[in-house]
Amino acid sequence: MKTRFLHCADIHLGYQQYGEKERFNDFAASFNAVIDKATGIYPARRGRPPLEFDPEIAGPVDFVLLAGDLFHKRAIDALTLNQAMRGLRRLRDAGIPCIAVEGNHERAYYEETIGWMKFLALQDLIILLDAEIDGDTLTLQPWDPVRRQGSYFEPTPGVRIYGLRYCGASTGTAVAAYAHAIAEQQAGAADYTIFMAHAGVEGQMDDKAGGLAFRQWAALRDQTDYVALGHFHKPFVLDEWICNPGSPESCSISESDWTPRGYLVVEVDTEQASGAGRHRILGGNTPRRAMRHYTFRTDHAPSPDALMSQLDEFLERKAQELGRELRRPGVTESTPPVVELYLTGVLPFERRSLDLKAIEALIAARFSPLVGAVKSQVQSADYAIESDAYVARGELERRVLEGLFARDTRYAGESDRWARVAIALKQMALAGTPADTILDELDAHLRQPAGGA
Ligand SMILES: [Mn+2]
Repeated sequence: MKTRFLHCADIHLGYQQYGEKERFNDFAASFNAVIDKATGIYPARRGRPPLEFDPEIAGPVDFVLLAGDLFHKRAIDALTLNQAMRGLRRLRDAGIPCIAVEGNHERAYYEETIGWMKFLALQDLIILLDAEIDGDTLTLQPWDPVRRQGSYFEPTPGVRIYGLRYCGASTGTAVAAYAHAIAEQQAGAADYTIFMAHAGVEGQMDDKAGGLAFRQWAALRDQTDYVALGHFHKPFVLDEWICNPGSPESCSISESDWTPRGYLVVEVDTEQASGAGRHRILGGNTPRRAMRHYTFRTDHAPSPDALMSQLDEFLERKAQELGRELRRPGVTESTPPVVELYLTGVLPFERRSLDLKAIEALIAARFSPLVGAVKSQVQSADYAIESDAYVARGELERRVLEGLFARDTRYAGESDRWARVAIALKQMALAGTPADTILDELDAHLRQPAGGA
């Protein structure tokens, strides 16, 4: 048996990021690109020529897996529903079934009878899978085309797909019960078995909790050929078995670093010897908005004017780099870009002389961006005397940290400096700074020779 399918997740239709209508449209554009890849049809849009991306990965496919979070929120508006229905209708018209599970962003309220994913199932636009869990017992039912519900579905003879909605804290128990229930069903019910869920794998994203450990997923090892996940927006393929395509568009700027991502195309050939050789997993990269985040240290600017001219030089260089990147053949990032600038380090002058509006104007002049934002995480040289309330709490925190560092021989000599570094890193994290930027900052401090400012 040979088949080919496309696996996507975390589309997040309806997200008006930065309050920008263009970003709302970007999420739909990425979804449409995924549909283009699944159907193998590339229509021209808004007067643009058709864009065939990832030419080495060919469509059309036999079916599509949508592993949760089609929508960004459960209360969607009519435009968002329209985007979803238009895309899904293209699949249906092409005879390509779309099999889905519910993600955390689109789960129906408890008091609601149906959510929007169930609505799409009732419209025959998706096959929405889930299992009935009652305590420790999990009941598996085949897809019922009349009631539009069920736990498993066979899109093509020999292929069986099991689905589980987002279960949050009880994912571990649910997956264990599910694995048991699949094993109870007659062995060899299908040539090729897929398990789809909206859940992560521990360790794949440092700052995201809630994934199951690999050993918990291992309960499914003997019963499945492919585990199709969504939820973590970072792509990963483990053991050629547990697969996560990543978000087609970036729900936060730190996601923009994760390329390629957005969808996977899997070519199955069960005539091949058992094991990993039975399928080939190809990683795709959806067209999306160019987004970049830059970090600039303010330590070496003796005055506000000097800072502005250093920044302008820095931004000019980065804008030229970005221009070169975007002109490279095969690049499908769209413009104008989203640019975020993170200011870090110690500010050698008064904080109120730091003119963030003027810095935003520099970004606008150099990048002509869709969105240009400055995030200041600088420490004033005299940061501890900003306000009375802050002194008390901040000073207390500093003393506690200094005491902790003083106990460690590696840091004792400069416990005061490390206490300040720890506070700065904490504030960066609280401000939502991307993990990489925080690591860069820590790295800069680690490189600083002992006794430095
Ligand atoms: Mn998501």
